[in-house]
Amino acid sequence: MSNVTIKHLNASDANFSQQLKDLLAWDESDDLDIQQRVLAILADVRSNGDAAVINYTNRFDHRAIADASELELPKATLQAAWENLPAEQAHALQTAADRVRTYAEHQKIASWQYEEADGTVLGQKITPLDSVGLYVPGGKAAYPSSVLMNAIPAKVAGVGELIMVVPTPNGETNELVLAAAYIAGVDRAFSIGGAQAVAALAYGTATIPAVAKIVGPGNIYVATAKKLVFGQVGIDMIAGPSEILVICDGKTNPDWIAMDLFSQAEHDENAQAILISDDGDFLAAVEQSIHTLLPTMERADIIRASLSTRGALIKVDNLDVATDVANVIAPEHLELSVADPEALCAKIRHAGAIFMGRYTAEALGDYCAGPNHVLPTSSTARFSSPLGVYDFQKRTSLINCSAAGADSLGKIASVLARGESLTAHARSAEYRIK
Ligand code: HSO
Ligand code: ZN
Repeated sequence: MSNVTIKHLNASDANFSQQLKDLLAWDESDDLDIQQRVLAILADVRSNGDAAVINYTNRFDHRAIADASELELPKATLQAAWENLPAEQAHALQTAADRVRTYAEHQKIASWQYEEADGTVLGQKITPLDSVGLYVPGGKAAYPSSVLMNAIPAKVAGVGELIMVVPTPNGETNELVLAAAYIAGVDRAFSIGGAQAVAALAYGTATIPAVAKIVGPGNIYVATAKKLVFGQVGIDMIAGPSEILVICDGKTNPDWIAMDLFSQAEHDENAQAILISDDGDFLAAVEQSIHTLLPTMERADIIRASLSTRGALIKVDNLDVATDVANVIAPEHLELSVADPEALCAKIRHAGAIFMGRYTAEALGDYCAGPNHVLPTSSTARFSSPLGVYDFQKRTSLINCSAAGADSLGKIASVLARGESLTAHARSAEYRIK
């Protein structure tokens, strides 16, 4: 027996809304103790630079760094990792990188302008960020695929300098991570992590350059540090646990669906995997597949914990109800495992990424389909979007008034400025009226 007890919900139950709310509840507790410790590290790195970074790195990562020059992972180390990769892994990584790059190229936003009848020109100028810091977790949590997903859009945007930080506990490097960094175009890499790495990127030290924005996933210390340096630098989203919602019409192989649910559940005990179907027998078949397949999984314990605490099988009367429920959940990943995914897709308003049809396993999107796997979690797809090239570009407004434009706009501005009692504004505009 697999010992997994997964919740059954029915969308026709009177208290379904409340049950769904309880299921989705996710408390990213703001631990004050962690905040205090992170604040102390940030302040220390800010005032003591490299010395503080070396100190924390030696202490937390069990290193014996004596000089700041040892913090950098030379480009040759990244290149060697790439060149020593077994051929099959090199091919897979290169194919994934090429596909992520091609997709990202389509996202680039361009400058634009338009001219008015009197010759005034208005526009928007796009500039890539000067520098970006990419945080990559160490040890088991390190995903080479995430290096590609964060680094490639930055390089496609034209970011001047992309700096990766990756902790190397006990000096152990992850060769796939270094190889991915190499082919993604990371410019410099440092073997540091934790809040001290975030601080170094935010404030800069003699050795580590300050960047304009910090992206990439990390543990609670890293996430807290990113939140605290926000404002000094930009940050990407703060990602919650992985989520998958599958909507199925009951005609896909139940083993496929069970494994799709496992694929996100295996990330984390707090990951969330939910299946919705209008076919009760199918829900029972998938539950049976879950029981049969779970004991064969390497990460059975994590999957069991995730499915038992945050998983669910939801019965709906028809698939229209399924899309309504999906829009409430606003999942990170949504699989439409149905005969006509286009029809359902038209009704979906909130999801990080939609995987259409029975053949599109969510896992393909995690690695190599092309779209970014850094996606809004915890229902934030209601208001935010996947990581993309546009996260590494910024917009500047352009205004170029002709003499005639200065005359007509000056009259309008003058009236509005006097209404606000801002006389200098008014007179500045009035000087230019003919
Ligand atoms: N599914 C994760 C990304 C990932 N999966 C990396 C495997 N490796 C984002 O929710
Ligand atoms: Zn995944």
